[in-house]
Amino acid sequence: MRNRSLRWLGLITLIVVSLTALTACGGGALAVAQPTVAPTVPLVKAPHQLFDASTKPAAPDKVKEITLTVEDKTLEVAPGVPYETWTFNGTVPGPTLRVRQGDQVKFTLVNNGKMQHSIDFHAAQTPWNINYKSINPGDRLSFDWTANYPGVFMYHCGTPPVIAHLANGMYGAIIVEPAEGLPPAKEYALVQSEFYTQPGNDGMFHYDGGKANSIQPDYVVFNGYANQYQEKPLTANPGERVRFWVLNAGPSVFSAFHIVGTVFDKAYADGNPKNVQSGMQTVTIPPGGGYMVELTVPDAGLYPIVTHAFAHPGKGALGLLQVGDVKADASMSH
Ligand SMILES: [Cu+2]
Repeated sequence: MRNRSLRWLGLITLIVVSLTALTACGGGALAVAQPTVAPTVPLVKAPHQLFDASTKPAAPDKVKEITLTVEDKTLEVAPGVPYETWTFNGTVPGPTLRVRQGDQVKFTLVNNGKMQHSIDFHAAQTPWNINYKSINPGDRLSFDWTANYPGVFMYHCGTPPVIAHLANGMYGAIIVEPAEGLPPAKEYALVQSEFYTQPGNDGMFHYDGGKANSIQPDYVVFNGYANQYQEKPLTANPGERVRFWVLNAGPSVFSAFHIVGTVFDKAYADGNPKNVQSGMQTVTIPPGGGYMVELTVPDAGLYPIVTHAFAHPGKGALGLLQVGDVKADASMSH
């Protein structure tokens, strides 16, 4: 009896050791690096909340009142990786905002963080030294701007060192719908970004400036969390027009946005209808830039959403578009 127990113990140990070795070796293309220091306390009270990639048309009002509140928050950026983020409205990325071309935006920034922060809207034309200035904790800043150009634009904190404020999560997308409107489609918004992490004594992960400045990300992700749409695919129906608003928040890695098994029927640099391209396989999105792509998928199946810079899907920049009624295979094996 005792020998049998020992044999079982040996087998279990072998399995655990093998799995640990596999994880340490990367565990294949889809594995995500695990924390190098075992946490000693429960780190994240709430489990990761899926970031909703769907986006709805802008409200009809010509004046949009928008408030973004800076909040420090511990969020998981990958399974078992709680990171001390600086956020707009408590999520990374911040909320996907949506207005129409010609709308007036009455904007307020509230700083509930522990240090200076600021706002920078790429869709706005407004003086940097006045409206993009850093404000102290507890302060507010308000200004108005008009959304003159349609597309998908970045908003972010621009307080120095900007790379740290971006790497800690202070960015989001604002979609400016063209005045003439858009044809109906199933719509999603994706924000690609990187995390550069180091474990702290508090069991949390923090910004690693050395990694960030040498562009060695631990994670490259869509909507703030590694592989979240692999677990919970985005969906569409065969023959349905699907529109992706894609923003690359960086701070430093270019995106080669691609959806395996599809061709982008139309692609628009920065999402402006005037910047039209046809039949695109992959679009290059610089940090601080965006793209809108439209596609129609004829056949039911699974279609991986990636950046084709293939160091990065293995670090979390991988999702799935599930078209029609198919069973998602999270292992992605064929
Ligand atoms: Cu900031």
